[in-house]
Amino acid sequence: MKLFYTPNSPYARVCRIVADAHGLTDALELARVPLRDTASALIPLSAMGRVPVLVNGDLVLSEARHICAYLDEKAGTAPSVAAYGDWPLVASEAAALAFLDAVTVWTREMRRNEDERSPFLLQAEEEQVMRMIGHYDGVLEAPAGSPPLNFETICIAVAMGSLDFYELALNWRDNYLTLAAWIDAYNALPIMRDTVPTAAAMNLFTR
Ligand SMILES: N[C@@H](CCC(=O)N[C@@H](CS)C(=O)NCC(=O)O)C(=O)O
Repeated sequence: MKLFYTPNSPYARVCRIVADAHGLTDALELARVPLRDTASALIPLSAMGRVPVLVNGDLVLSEARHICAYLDEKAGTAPSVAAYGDWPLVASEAAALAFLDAVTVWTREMRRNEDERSPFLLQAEEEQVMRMIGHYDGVLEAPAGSPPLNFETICIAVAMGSLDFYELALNWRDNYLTLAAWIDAYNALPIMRDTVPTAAAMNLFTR
């Protein structure tokens, strides 16, 4: 199996964390690709050219959630993705993915030249993100032992990692102590440290 990715893509990071949790790291070849580059090796496989994309034989799978469900099936152990039917879990997973989407839109907009940024978009995303931070501070509890890794928790942890990396929602830790303790438990995991976004891997326009 091959995962097309960029080191700083939060969606690819979610997939890499799920692969690690399933012990599938060795089975997953990582192929780093440029974004918004017509010469990318990914484009002949997936016309959108977005990452992550998982390729296994004839199967070309995009969307982080579907890739994680596929990795779940390959691992055959406790799934990371909620099963349709477990609607409360499906709902909280969808909220976590929407949170990651909002963080990603915000960080993407902030990487544009200052005079090109949309104040409307920045305000809308900041409001959504801050509401979700307040929500998670109210409903999450710092894990007593090893933090539970599933699609929902990983999306939240990766979203918070993006905020910290791009220095958005600065000082959120001052007001949201429960969420801060929760995220500290995740950030201490080796796979979280190994996949953290870096300035070296940063591409101003394409992530
Ligand atoms: N809904 C997709 C989002 C994937 C996505 O937005 N990927 C970004 C990188 S984080 C991308 O490839 N962007 C390239 C582009 O927009 O041209 C998922 O869940 O995987």
